Amino acid sequence: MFIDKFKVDSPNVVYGEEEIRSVYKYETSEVVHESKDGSFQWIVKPKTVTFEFNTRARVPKLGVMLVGWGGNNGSTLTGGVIANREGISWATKDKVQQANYFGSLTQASTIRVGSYNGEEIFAPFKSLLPMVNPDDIVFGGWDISNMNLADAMARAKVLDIDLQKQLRPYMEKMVPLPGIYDPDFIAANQGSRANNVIKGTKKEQVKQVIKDIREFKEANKVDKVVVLWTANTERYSNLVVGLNDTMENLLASLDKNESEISPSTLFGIACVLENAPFVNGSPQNTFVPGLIELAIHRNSLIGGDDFKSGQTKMKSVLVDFLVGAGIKPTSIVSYNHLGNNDGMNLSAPQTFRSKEISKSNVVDDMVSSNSILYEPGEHPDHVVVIKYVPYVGDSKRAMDEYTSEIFMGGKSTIVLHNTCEDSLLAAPIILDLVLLAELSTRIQLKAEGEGKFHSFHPVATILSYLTKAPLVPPGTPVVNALAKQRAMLENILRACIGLAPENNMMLEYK
Ligand code: NAI
Ligand code: DG6
Repeated sequence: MFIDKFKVDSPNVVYGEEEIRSVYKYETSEVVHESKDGSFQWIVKPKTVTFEFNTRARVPKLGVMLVGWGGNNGSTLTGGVIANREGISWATKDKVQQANYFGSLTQASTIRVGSYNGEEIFAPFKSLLPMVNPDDIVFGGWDISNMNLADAMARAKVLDIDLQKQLRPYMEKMVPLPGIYDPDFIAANQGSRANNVIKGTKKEQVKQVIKDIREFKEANKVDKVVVLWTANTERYSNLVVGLNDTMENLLASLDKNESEISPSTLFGIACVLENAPFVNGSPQNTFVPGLIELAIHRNSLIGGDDFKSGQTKMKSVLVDFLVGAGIKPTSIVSYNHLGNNDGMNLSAPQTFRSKEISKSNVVDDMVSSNSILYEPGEHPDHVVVIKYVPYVGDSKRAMDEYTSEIFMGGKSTIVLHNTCEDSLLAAPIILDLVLLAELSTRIQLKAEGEGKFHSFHPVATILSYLTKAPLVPPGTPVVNALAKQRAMLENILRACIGLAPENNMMLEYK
């Protein structure tokens, strides 16, 4: 059964006008290596830590500024949100299609909240805590191409033509602000697009971005701005001691106009200095150590990297299933071809390399979790291929072959083929990222023994479900398995309303 909203009635939660306060007992365990009865043993010690959470209940008016606003993802998301807000429907060859948010965790997925007369009750994910309604978001952003969003939507060739016609009046007056163009960081084939660029030194470019955020906030009367990079994939920046290894060195390099600071890092610096949450949806190492240190120092949310939309999402389910079932994946070969501008940009070796890295690391935690299957240091062969085929446009083909060793030396090969518009997968993920980034800045917590409430660590691991290569604070384990990432997010939000994690034990029926 489905309910559209609910409240928790428990001594562990108080719903106030301004704040939702909760108390939550975090049950975990520690492993120690102890000498007992004359020999060393591994001992597991259960541990309970009481946490308090305070969530600001008032939802701000939210501005979302996309870097790469005029790209396929930017124009598809903007059009999609307008279509939902305006209740637009359009004729396809199959039926009259209504706008929807399919593919969005916050808008189109549910959580189990309990049982009623023996029946399982589900509620929308977004009903866990007060979240911004996508209808109320004001969109803006930057692009190195000055094309208005209606023309950009047509250039993208993603949305149905009858829908595009209806969206055009809403989008033709939306024109991206000039972006930061540095041909050294993206493919040479992008040069003809760059007719809308911020001039000046890198420091002046950062200042301009800060000015843009302030002016956008003022002009649209929004309370908060979240910035998200959905611009072209850049090559990796070189990590150089003295250049970008610390906050001081990065800021000094900015003063010196050092060439190795990428446009995405410049946007990151501007957002951190302005305390605007900044999420990177592409694979490059925007978050060089100096920028991470700056974000931690200024307690400004950063999150990334690289939207986890299709093939990698499936991989982080399938490999978790195989390894979790005691089956040993030994060869994973992932092939893609696509014909959109992203595919054209990725046809250059340096930008492809950034994508190859983020698509390849995604099985590491699952492999290292099972030493029955894998020797220390052993890893499946894992190959990622991306080819640019203009004719297929945004409709990406992803083909995967997983070969595993099974019982008694047997081999099992699974082959998957997916054809799908890439931007229709990415757009709802972008929406989730900005909504969850905003929400997480309204949550404060404190563990027993801690004097004061504080926000989550500025490196937002809570967003991991949505990214291929989750950015984590230095020294934190990376979790790639999709089900664990979703459980982490859902369970943290449940804790904020005093609900236990979903444990799936169903003891009441046993
Ligand atoms: P796109 O090429 O259509 O759009 C990127 C836009 O960024 C272009 O309009 C370009 O003019 C603009 N741009 C480039 N450099 C800029 C800069 N420095 N400042 C401002 N604007 C700039 O690409 P698409 O398909 O929208 O993808 C965007 C990014 O998202 C890519 O990096 C892609 O790899 C990444 N991504 C996409 C996924 C998907 O499923 N569509 C999934 C995972 C990541
Ligand atoms: C080539 O694969 C193009 C990419 O930008 C992707 O479409 C994107 O990274 C999505 O990747 P995945 O593995 O999440 O489907």
